[in-house]
Amino acid sequence: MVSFSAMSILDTIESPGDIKRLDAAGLKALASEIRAAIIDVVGRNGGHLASNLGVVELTLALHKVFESPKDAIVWDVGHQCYAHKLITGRRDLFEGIRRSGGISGFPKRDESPHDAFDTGHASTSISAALGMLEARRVLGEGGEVVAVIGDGALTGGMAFEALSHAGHMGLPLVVVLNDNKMSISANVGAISRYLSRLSATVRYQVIRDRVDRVVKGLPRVGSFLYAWMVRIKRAMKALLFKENLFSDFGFEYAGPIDGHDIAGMVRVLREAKSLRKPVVVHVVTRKGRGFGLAEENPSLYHGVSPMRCTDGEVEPVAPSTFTEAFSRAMVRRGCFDDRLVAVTAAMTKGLGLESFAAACPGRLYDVGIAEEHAVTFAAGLAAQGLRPVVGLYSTFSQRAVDQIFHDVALPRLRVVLALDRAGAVADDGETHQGIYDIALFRSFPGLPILAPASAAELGLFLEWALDSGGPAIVRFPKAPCPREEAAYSQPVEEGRGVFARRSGAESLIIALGGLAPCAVDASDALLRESAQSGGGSVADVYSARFASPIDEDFLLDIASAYRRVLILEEGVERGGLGEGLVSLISSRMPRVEAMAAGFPARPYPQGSRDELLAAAGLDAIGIAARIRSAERSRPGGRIYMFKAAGGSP
Ligand SMILES: Cc1ncc(C[n+]2csc(CCOP(=O)(O)OP(=O)(O)O)c2C)c(N)n1
Repeated sequence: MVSFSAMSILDTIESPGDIKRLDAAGLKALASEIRAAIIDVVGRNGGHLASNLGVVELTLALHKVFESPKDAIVWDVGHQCYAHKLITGRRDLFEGIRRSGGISGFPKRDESPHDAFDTGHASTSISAALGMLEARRVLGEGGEVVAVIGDGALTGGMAFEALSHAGHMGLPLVVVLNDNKMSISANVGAISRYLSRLSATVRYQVIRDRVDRVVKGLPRVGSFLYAWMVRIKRAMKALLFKENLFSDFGFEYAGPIDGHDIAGMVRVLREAKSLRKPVVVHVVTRKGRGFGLAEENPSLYHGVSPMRCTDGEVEPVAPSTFTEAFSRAMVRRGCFDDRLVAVTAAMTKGLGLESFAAACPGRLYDVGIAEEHAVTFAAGLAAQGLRPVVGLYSTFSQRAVDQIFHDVALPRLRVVLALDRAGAVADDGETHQGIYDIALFRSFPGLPILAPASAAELGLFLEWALDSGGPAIVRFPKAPCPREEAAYSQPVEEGRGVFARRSGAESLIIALGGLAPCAVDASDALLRESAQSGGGSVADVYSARFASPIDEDFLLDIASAYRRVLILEEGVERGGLGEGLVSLISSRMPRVEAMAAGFPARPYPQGSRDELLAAAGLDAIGIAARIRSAERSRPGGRIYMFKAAGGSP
């Protein structure tokens, strides 16, 4: 491990202007210091290791050629911005990256003027950069705009919509394509194959540059011979690659070039900048560069939890998570149901679907970072009789809202959407919180939304969803599976939940999914407290199971036995289950106090899931406090609670 105090050059870099004075040797030394800092801090905080190690030289070359913040660098996804942060005045804050209260692991305009555009979701950089460039033109402001996009992010349809528009507009947009042949897993699809064909020539390119220099240097015949060679090379290239995809879009194309050769990249980027046309600079990098384990297994080291620093091993994940329960349930079902197939948008590993791929060969489709396509592709599979399960992170399902509405829910096709990371998401901050899916999809007709409270329930819900005869969403958080309760194994009845605690208390907690175990803990704690003090608040717990639909009469019947009902969900309050149930109960049963708690509508920065839940008063302590204060403050009245208990995490 390298400590910051041992560093020399990095310590002197206050802003990108400082790297402009460094010579080749200085830049090389700086690159290795940056790498050491990234390995050191990601080792402790977790983060996107391999992607960041791959772009160190590229970052230095970009900052050598362009004048940030006057020139804007837009990082696609933004998970590879660590070197950029280190050299744009955030060296001292880097230790706290991704930690609660620390700097973000993604670009944030609020954090620094060098972060030109907020990112987190893939494939947005070319659109954003083009918009910025056009605004500068309209407003008569100068400055270059560069989009840096990976070959993985280039599989997203939006990148192509932007390329098409940019080629048409003809503005001097520089698109740097960082090609490492990897998305999180190995990149997929025709675009990836196409880039491999282009980049197969990188070695040829190096040799060619050397030959060019020799030929140009020949006395008398040199320039004539060189012009002749250029013509031959063009003809060869046209023959080998027919047409260049990017030139067909209206871009000049430069590359492929070695993305670890700073001087070479500086040369090409300067040329690209001077062209005053849309240009793609195709850079070939090695993901995980400089850290053997990550180079060998870039997928494992794409995003890591804190590591044991001595040997760089990734810490084992908690023994049983909802993701693992999903993974097991898919394999179980897949082994006897030949119609079951899985679809993922570049998140095979994150959803634990490698085991399904191994157990059921040929039945996992990784479509690239293309959530919209994934959903409609699955709808097509379902229309012909297969039983697709589309595994997405909740936050990325936002990309496919209309596909879920138009291609799945309306035609009632048997597509199951498994939404992982649904709820508070640790460490990645605002862009990755999975708290909007309930509010987004609850109003869609004929689309049940189920949220399991345990591993057993997840298995049960997946089976129910696959056999329900229509579409369904099963959403679950990134969390260890809580203790099983007998109630969680009860058969599923559409729109109805189950009691996890029932003792005839005056208060009822209706909790959805991962919050049911928190409510059970709160209820048990209140019971213990009241047993000790000979009085006080107690509460029963009803695990709602469904965010939609709700068997309203059944629920009202249950609520009628209580004086107050608190509804909890790991999602935004506005448009959520709680808001719906508060309005139902208070209109039909005004005698019962109805309260709802979830996440108030505001962005949530990074923190652990526990911290985020605690700050919103959704952990066991917060829930118990809500019950106590509701009983104390308004014993008879009706109240609506839409306020977080605490501040930001
Ligand atoms: C819309 C969307 N879907 C999925 C992801 C998850 N994700 C983060 S990085 C990544 C791979 C990106 O690959 P690439 O652009 O090639 O960058 P690399 O990590 O290889 O440098 C994916 C799929 C995302 N950020 N956004």
